[in-house]
Amino acid sequence: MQTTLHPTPARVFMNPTPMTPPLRLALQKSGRLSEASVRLIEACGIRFSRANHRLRALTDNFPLELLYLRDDDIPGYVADGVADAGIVGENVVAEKRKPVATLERLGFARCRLSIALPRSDAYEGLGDLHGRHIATSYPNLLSDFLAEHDIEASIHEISGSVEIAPSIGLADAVCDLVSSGSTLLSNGLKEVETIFRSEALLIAHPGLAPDRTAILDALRFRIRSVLQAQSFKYILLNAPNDALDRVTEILPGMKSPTVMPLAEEGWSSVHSVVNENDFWEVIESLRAAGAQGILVVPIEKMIL
Ligand code: PRT
Ligand code: ZN
Repeated sequence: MQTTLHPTPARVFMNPTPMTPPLRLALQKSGRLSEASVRLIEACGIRFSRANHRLRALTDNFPLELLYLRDDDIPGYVADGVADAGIVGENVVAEKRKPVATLERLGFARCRLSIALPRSDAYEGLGDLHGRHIATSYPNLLSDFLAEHDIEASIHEISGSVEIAPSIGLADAVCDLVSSGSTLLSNGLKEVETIFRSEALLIAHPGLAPDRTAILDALRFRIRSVLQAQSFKYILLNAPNDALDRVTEILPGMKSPTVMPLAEEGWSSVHSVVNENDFWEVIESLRAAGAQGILVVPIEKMIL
């Protein structure tokens, strides 16, 4: 990794005033959010030493200080102003109910909070949750769900290893985070209701001072450029000129596709961007329209 202390001027963020302290951004110290959070900040062109991955790290070329915390503490620290902003799961933000502003949805650490029962228990609907003892680390989200659906069940709050609660007789249902579902499966449980869907969020202290907001806005601009780029691909193809109308209709691009003549008479090269979500349909339509030699490449940043 580069450890340049004097970054090239073109990459230096212009601090609103030289006296403005860096923006304090809280990241999870170690866990499922950590690596993706650090990679996002790096993808924003912000350099810092990963070796200093203890409690805090200053960045080289952007006025940012990273604070490494437990994810559960991040909404509270951001609400109290100890950190100006943070990256944390939506599940934690919703559970902790701290007054923080959600600024960006970051698209990683996707999971769901679900109620699960022992596999052998019959389940036909919400009525089968009445009278259950449900173990969870998310009592607030669970009690909201139970109240909303008029379910009388008791909540047993535990801080970890929720999935083993039924097998040790602590509860007869669980409400826990699920991503692949394999943890539930291997503990003899089946998912019966999803009560919340989550992904990582960028949150901030509400009412930040203008100098901090300026830094945060610059960071958000970079984050959005990185996220946009991740959801698009750059596409290059060759098409016979008589297919160009159809090809450009399929590929609207950011404004409109770039079309350039090829050395071979009657053919053109078309360049554009394609949304990841429509990718395969677009490719099939392009092939059907006569496109050939289709190349697809990742985009590093995308400024709209
Ligand atoms: O130490 P610290 O308190 O910071 O971390 P933590 O242990 O509380 O959290 P961590 O690192 O496990 O998760 C951080 C965040 O990642 C969560 O708050 C969610 O926003 C997100 N996330 C995404 C998940 C999962 N997917 C996930 N699968 N968090 C936890 N899990 C666990 C789940 O609790 C269960 O034990 O993974 C297991 C289920 O996974 P599958 O794939 O078997 O279904
Ligand atoms: Zn935690």
